[in-house]
Amino acid sequence: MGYRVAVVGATGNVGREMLNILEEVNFPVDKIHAIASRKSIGVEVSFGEQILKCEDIEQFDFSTVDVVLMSVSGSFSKEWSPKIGAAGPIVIDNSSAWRMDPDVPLIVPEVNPDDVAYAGKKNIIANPNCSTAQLVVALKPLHDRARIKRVVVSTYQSVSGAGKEGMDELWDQTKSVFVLGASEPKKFPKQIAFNVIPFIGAFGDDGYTDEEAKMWNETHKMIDPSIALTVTCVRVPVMVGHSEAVNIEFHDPLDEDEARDLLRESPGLIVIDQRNDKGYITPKEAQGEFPVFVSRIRKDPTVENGLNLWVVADNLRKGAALNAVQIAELLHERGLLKSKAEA
Ligand code: 11C
Repeated sequence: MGYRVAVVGATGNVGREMLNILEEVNFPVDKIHAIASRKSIGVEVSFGEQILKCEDIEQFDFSTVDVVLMSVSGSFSKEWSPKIGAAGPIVIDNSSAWRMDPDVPLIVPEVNPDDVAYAGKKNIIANPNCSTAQLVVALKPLHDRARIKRVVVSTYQSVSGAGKEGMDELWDQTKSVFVLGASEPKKFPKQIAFNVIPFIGAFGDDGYTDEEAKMWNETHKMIDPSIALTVTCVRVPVMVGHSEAVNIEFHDPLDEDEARDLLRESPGLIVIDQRNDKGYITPKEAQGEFPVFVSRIRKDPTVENGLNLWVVADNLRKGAALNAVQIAELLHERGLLKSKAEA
């Protein structure tokens, strides 16, 4: 017996991946609905062999489903997630709206699965920011072994993190820049083709961006608020796949061989780490994959207990849709999803 599932925001990059992954992992689905805003009613999306026509969120009766995966803007989620949660289903929300709400668990199943226990407070579970999700999967086992003191992260984030408009802008600029000259940037503040932009999100008063703040706030909530984190987020001309250069200082000793073995044995991670031309991962190879990949594990000789890592994942999958589906699987495994069909 399966569940009745709705995917809200089903026409976007992440919404489509949610449908793909629900099907790929054989999530027990009895009935599935693709939900969108009025302008996308009737747009067709795929769920395996089935074609789903998008239904209007304003007209949809959410009391008829068991779980809702949301991929919408933060402001849209602020309005809709509480209404949907109050109607009965558990909402798994991919936006930034609820992540730091103390009554909403923020979950990466490999990191803090037990936090699902308090999902019932608002019937909402938050999915982290893509750049945080892959970071915490790599940090958690290392923290459990040697207690992380401080982390310095530089990200190399693909344009798909900014949605379809971001991908279109990179594609259009790349094709036209040497022929017609660069078109005026729209989605990004500066030209992204053949360039890198050291700015993602919006500036705060301290000079950091909200994207950077998400990485330390969400890591504190999911792993440990005592970890000091400093971050620089950078947009790069890559379609899919976020990469991160991560420098970690530990309280306790942890050598690179031990770290490599530990990460190899940890859930959701694949270590590709040989000191030759093929011995490391790039976002191109991580695209379409489920795990978080770690390469370039090496001692940082400038501190007593330090390591450097290179961490890469598909931002639309582990960074968004896959993590949301894994949360639904976790709820299922723990008996926390109630199937309407059972009632
Ligand atoms: C990016 N990480 O790459 C952002 C997108 O809080 O869910 C995701 C923003 C979020 O642009």
